[in-house]
Amino acid sequence: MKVVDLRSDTVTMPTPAMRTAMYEAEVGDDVYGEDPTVNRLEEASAERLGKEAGLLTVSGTMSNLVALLTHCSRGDEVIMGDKAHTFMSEVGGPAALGSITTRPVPNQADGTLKLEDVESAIRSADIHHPRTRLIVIENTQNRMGGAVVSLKYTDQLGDLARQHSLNLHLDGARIFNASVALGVPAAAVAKRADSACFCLSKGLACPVGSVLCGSREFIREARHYRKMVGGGMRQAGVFAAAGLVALDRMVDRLADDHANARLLAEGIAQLPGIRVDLKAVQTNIIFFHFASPRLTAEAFQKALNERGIKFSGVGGGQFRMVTHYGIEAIDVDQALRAFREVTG
Ligand code: TLP
Repeated sequence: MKVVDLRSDTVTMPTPAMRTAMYEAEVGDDVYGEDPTVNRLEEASAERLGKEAGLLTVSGTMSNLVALLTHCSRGDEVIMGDKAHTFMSEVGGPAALGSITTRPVPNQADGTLKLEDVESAIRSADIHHPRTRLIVIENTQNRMGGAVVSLKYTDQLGDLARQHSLNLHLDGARIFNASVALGVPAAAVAKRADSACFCLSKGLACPVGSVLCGSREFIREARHYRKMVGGGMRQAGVFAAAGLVALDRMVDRLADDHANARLLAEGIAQLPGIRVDLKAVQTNIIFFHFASPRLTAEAFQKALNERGIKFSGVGGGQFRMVTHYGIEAIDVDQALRAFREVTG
């Protein structure tokens, strides 16, 4: 029985071309700036995102943390969505490690933050207040079902940030999913952001890594903070080589993941006990709800697991499935057969 692992696109395995490139990678000590493969990846990433410079980090969490440390000083406040990965799932790093406070505002179903909510969260110059320094936006927005945030909205948020002299950081862990879904280059998605990061180890299928991009000056400072949090790496070209393959060959195929997610979502939408908002399925992430008098949510997930179909539970009968490089249309069929068996 093949296991169809829909828990996350982080479960993807490196491609054969990546393994070859990793084996053959020319490397050096990256803390001295001497790893030619890392340097090439950082340059290529910056170019893709339309920024001056890039910085390889080990994870999306590290890129976001380093970005916040670079933008903010002790006691500063950052506005972000209440469903933002930075707020929900990064272990409180900005507070614990940077003395940075976070100001959550509600994420809307389309992944955006209401502009009026953002504006009213910006602190006035009052001696009692922390200083608002930064706004964080996520595109695609994971918790809102991989929602694609529009360029029009990003422009409006960028204008608002500029009016208030705030910086904008884009958590673009899945920026290439947004770019493919919108049919625009990633640089257009990142245009209004002062800094933006993307993950190599999600849909792009690399074994590890994320790249933070921004101005040359910002990245110079970020490099300092990456070292501070223990993220200075040595012969990291071994995995940067996979990143170069990913940028070259793994971006356009994300459209297949989106098509498979749609197939899967449409298939489960017809089954008893399952509720899924098909409009919300825009990229490779599907959130759905299961409730039945016959079967508890836990028993439902266990029964599918036993049939080789893995996905994540987020509580309250809510579940998440993510399509990726390891999932073909034939796996979607296998998953749907199992879902029918369990719910039928
Ligand atoms: N997301 C992971 C888990 O942490 C939940 C997943 O399976 O979706 N930003 C966004 C939008 C993310 O979705 C993630 C990871 C990160 C940042 C952090 O990346 P890593 O896991 O590389 O630290």
